[in-house]
Amino acid sequence: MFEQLATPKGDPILSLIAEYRNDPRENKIDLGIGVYRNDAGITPVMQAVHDAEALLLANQTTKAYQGLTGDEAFNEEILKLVLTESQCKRAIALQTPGASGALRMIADLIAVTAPGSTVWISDPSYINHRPIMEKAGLTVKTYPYLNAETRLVNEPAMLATLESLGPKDVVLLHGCCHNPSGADISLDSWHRIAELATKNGFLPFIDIAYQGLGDSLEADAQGLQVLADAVEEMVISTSCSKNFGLYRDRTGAAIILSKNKQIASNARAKMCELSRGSYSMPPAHGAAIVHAILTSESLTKSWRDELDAMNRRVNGLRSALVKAFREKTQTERFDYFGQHKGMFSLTGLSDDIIAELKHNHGIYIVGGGRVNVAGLKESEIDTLVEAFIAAGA
Ligand code: PLP
Ligand code: TYF
Repeated sequence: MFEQLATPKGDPILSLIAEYRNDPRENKIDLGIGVYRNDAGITPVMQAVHDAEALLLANQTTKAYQGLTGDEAFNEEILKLVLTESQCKRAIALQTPGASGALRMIADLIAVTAPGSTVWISDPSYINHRPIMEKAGLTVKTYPYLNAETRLVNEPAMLATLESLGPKDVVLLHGCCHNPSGADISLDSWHRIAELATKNGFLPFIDIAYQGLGDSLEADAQGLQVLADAVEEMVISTSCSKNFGLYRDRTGAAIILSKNKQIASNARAKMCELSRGSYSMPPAHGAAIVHAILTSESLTKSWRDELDAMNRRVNGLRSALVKAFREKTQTERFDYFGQHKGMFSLTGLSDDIIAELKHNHGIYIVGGGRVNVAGLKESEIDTLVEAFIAAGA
């Protein structure tokens, strides 16, 4: 039966990892997939995660099933990380396999609750947003997002499109650290989006995969909290992949905020019914780690300190890039590296320049020109800047 299958196109970001691995050059630089790396080029297991795992190993008594909602103690904690105390009272979380699982469960929930809905994603957006939404049966359209000149958000254009939307529309926004652009929505625009959602009735859907990797855990959730205060209903996908470094443990949550807890719980129960039709229950390990960290004062402190240090490293690289580009070009045209948040910056480099950077300089960048700033070592800044200019950036 399977011989009729054409070879599927791979995920271009994941394919780049293999290409990089097979490159024998010693001074190659991987700015592809969005994982944090330290200055030694390693994605470390965070100390608090190590410590929580040791506790789990010592104290875990069973690996029996937990049930469809996953780890309820994790669900409580993750809710408090994302929302304000009063918002938590009318919201509920469902543990999912990463934010990817949450994106899909929420999409499935929307598809069964409001068939015919259109999900509006930013242009550009996370590479998997469109396929996840489409596979759930939703129509996907895009709203303008990036100003190609400034490399920052084109807020008037974005807001003008959102202005025209209504109750059959769902607006997918990145909570912080926009992937792939690094360009984030200003707090003023979050307020404006809140007004539009209230007036026109579209459903805000926030994907927050990098909380704590922009400005801080609190500041990065501010925009979505402004929105949550204003609207009656909202959905959120959140990830522990980056801020806890739990990538392969597939840890995340789908959050439903509604008029009251009962309505939110009922929507969550519907998602559980839907998850029975696919993965059934989420994996326990990552959620148990997150719960152990968030309920221990000392582990929380260790985790926050390390997260802040990761943040400082990326922001330090950003400042160093701006300085080096200014010196090299005597212009400010790369200043956007300093204005972007999180790990990514979308450079808008042409396919030709991206290919040249790979072939002539061993520098790996995702198509479209997304650079994972966290993939850089401090000692590589000058090499990168020289290579960019030599390739015609
Ligand atoms: N949403 C965005 C914006 C992302 O960048 C990612 C990538 O990691 C995800 C969701 C998926 O995250 P997870 O690894 O938790 O499934
Ligand atoms: O955008 C990224 O690089 C991350 C990681 O299919 C990722 O979000 C990339 C591709 C993919 C899953 C995760």
